[in-house]
Amino acid sequence: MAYHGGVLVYVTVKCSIVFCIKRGRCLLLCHHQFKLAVRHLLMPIGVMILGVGKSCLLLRFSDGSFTTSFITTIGIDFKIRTIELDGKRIKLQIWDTAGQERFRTITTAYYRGAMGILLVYDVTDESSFNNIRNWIRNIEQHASDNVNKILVGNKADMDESKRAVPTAKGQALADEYGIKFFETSAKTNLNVEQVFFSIATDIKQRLAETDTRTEKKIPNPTKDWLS
Ligand SMILES: Nc1nc2c(ncn2[C@@H]2O[C@H](COP(=O)(O)OP(=O)(O)OP(=O)(O)O)[C@@H](O)[C@H]2O)c(=O)[nH]1
Ligand SMILES: [Mg+2]
Repeated sequence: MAYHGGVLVYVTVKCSIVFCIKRGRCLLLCHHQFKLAVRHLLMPIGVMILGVGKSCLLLRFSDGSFTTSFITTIGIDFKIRTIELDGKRIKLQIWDTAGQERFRTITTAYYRGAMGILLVYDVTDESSFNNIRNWIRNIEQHASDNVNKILVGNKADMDESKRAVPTAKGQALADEYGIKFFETSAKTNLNVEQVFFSIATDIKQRLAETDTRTEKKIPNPTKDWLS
């Protein structure tokens, strides 16, 4: 039986405003520049996880624990973890949506705000892997165009005899969509940190590039205060 669901992350970057206030220059920013700074600070960064073992991956990442008992997610849930990226503290708010079909409407409602999506399948369950294409189509319909995505094959700790999706097949699918690929285990903590840090880094980079492009279009004499 395949399960599908979602996780959404909001990241708040506080460093620029703290920097500005410390230097006592906040008031010197013109209205537009101030808006730029605030937009950057409060920009939500979202990650949705779709697939099997989502709640366990999130529990491993947020609490460092794992449980073998299966409690299916009802509706939507979230966890928070603050991480440090390039010397900046980033607060991740991660939404974990139910995978069951009957919750699809709720799950879909959370796509739009997502800044990144982890597409998770179970390496011992071929149907969950085959479902990834459907999830991608769903994301294309409901999420924003530039949402960051990573493909994740979970339960990589399981015995090779139980494996239904070879690593090469997962990698090939990720290559086809031009996205990163990791095999993880929420049980043994294989690659869990790497996946979350990787998508947070990708999103942060994308936001920084978007801001740079905006700044290029609009002359900004006090640009150095915001960097
Ligand atoms: N061996 C192994 N089992 C795992 C792993 N991750 C999750 N499981 C087990 O898989 C079952 C389902 O995990 P969940 O995290 O609840 O799955 P989910 O995707 O959140 O499911 P829904 O909430 O119904 O969408 C549980 O019994 C977990 O113990 C893993 O990495 N390795
Ligand atoms: Mg769940």
